[in-house]
Amino acid sequence: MVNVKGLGYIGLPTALMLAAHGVQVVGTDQSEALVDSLNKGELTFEEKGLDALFHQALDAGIRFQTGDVEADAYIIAVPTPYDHRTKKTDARYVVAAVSEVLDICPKGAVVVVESTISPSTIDRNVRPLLKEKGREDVKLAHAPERIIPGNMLYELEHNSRTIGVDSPEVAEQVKALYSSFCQGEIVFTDIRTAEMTKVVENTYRDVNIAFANELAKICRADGMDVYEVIRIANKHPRVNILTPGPGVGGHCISVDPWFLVGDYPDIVDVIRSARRVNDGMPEFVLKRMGAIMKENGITDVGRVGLYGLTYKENVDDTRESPTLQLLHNMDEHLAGGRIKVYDPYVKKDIVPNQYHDFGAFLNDVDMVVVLVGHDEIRNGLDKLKGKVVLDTRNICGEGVYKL
Ligand code: SAJ
Repeated sequence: MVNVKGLGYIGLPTALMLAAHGVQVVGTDQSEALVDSLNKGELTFEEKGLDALFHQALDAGIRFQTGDVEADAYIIAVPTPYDHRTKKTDARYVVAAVSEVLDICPKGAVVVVESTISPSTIDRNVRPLLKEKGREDVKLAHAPERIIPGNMLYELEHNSRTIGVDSPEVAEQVKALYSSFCQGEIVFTDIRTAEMTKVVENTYRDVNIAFANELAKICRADGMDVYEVIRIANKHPRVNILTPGPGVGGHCISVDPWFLVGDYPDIVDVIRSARRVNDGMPEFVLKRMGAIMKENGITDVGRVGLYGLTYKENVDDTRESPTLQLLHNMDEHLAGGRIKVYDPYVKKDIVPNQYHDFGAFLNDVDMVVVLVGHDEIRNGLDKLKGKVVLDTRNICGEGVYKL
């Protein structure tokens, strides 16, 4: 029996996947509202294939409740917020979750932390708890996830996984659990290395996106087409430049590198600069918008519309999204409040002047800033005809403004 604790973006798919592969699973979460919706058969977020997997898991007998149960293994998938000011991670929820488990778990249980944590968090914040509570019989593991929103279920099954453990015996126990659904290689290492690799993977991507974004700025300054430059440079066998965009959002890549900045402030340089470049992209887009409005005689920001509120295409997740960062910057410049916003995936009103109908949105604007490349717009480019378009994702072809 496995108790998956924390039923968010990672915990829920993991719990469902385990259950669908024959493992007895209880999913627990402190939010009664979340547990209630799952028990009513309603999913709490959208993801390709999640609905079918949910039904498979329900048929296999998965249970959802607020209270933890006695189990052989616990998977902790609670959030790790970080302090925006100090850039340090806050392991409070992870520590609280492990502490709750220690109060009820049977002797010799395995507690696997999946939440992303900064290197050494288990040594500093979790191990002392075991001693304090006289539960040194409990075994710890760290199994950071690598799945990408938009393709989570495929990646849960096919990505390789890193699992940090203290001994080969624990490795075997954890392997038995994950190999029920994971067809990728399962690589064992020590816990500190596992913690570090996760943060390093996301930091690698952040630094590489920052490079692409900086190139976009350089090319803009000198009137060159960055996409053409990248397309050609990438023909070199050892060059693989990523795609510039309006910024980096999500709760992973835009957050994890700060863990290293917070922990090693005197050493980091490239990593800190990359974060600054990516965090500066919404402001760069704003300046582009201003210049394009001027060029086209658009004086009323109320006639400008932002397409896309999520942090990337075809997901409903808006955490740290470039559009939200851009709106925040507009507010700071006292220029907020009038611009129109539309995203087909965001059903609730989360910002002012938010539209839920593409046609109505287009009727009310003269200029569209494409911030997210959802399939809806990729397949409906003709709808933008007659509008001034700033395409920050390079999906609209010729005849529009680019980054
Ligand atoms: N982006 C660009 N240009 C690119 C690629 C991405 O601007 O060439 C932007 C996206 O639009 C988005 C942000 O970066 O705003 C991040 O998107 P993403 O698709 O690169 O990654 P995430 O945040 O959805 O998921 C990442 C993945 N990590 C890596 O690829 C190293 C995923 O494997 C992790 O599991 C996930 O973080 C996580 O939870 O840590």
